[in-house]
Amino acid sequence: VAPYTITYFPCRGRCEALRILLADQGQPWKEIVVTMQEWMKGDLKASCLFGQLPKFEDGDFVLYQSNTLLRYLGRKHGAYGKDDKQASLIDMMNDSVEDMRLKYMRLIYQEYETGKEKYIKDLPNDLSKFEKILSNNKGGFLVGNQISYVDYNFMDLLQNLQVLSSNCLDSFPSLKSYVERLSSRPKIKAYLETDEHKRRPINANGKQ
Ligand code: 6SG
Repeated sequence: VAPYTITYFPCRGRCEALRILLADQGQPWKEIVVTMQEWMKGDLKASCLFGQLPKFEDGDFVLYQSNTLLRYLGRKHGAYGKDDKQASLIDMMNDSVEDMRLKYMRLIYQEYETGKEKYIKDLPNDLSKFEKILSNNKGGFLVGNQISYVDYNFMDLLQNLQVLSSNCLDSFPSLKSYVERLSSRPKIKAYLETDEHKRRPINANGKQ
């Protein structure tokens, strides 16, 4: 069986949640790292369905769009809730995580020098919604009582936010214990301790 393959830039970026999911599910994968120089040549870009990375391969099956990749693997590995309603709640949560990720990426790639202070000041507005969701769900995950693809995505984003602003979760105890709990799941912990993970910058422009 051909292993999963991730083709992406040399950063965590839009793929790290996916890698954490694969690690936690005990699935090996292969990385094809594309440097900016290679990407600028244009032929790989021209071959990508929407002209962007990540690209993901499961044997002959090719997919694009990072959130689609998370959902594909969530479906395949039982990390997509227990029924249609839970699956829809998980999708809803993930859409909101994506909204937050886009704001984060706008900061990192477009206005880091001018916008960081305001971004950090506004962050509790978004975080408080998730704090409430988590404190209301006794299951310990965003939805239900088993891990789903959105938990990997949210955990990755929260870790990035803690790098940006080390005390941003201090007034959100549920978020704080959620990140700690997920990142100490044995397979996730082992992955987070690899050089492969540690050496990979969060973002392609080196800002964090
Ligand atoms: C970049 O945006 O930004 N893909 C990126 N950029 C290259 O030519 N909706 C989909 C998804 O979820 C979004 C894909 C995403 O999968 S991700 C892409 O393909 C392109 O459009 C992270 C990001 N990085 C900034 C950056 C580093 C390398 C390419 C983009 C800065 C811009 C171009 C070179 C340096 Fe750059």
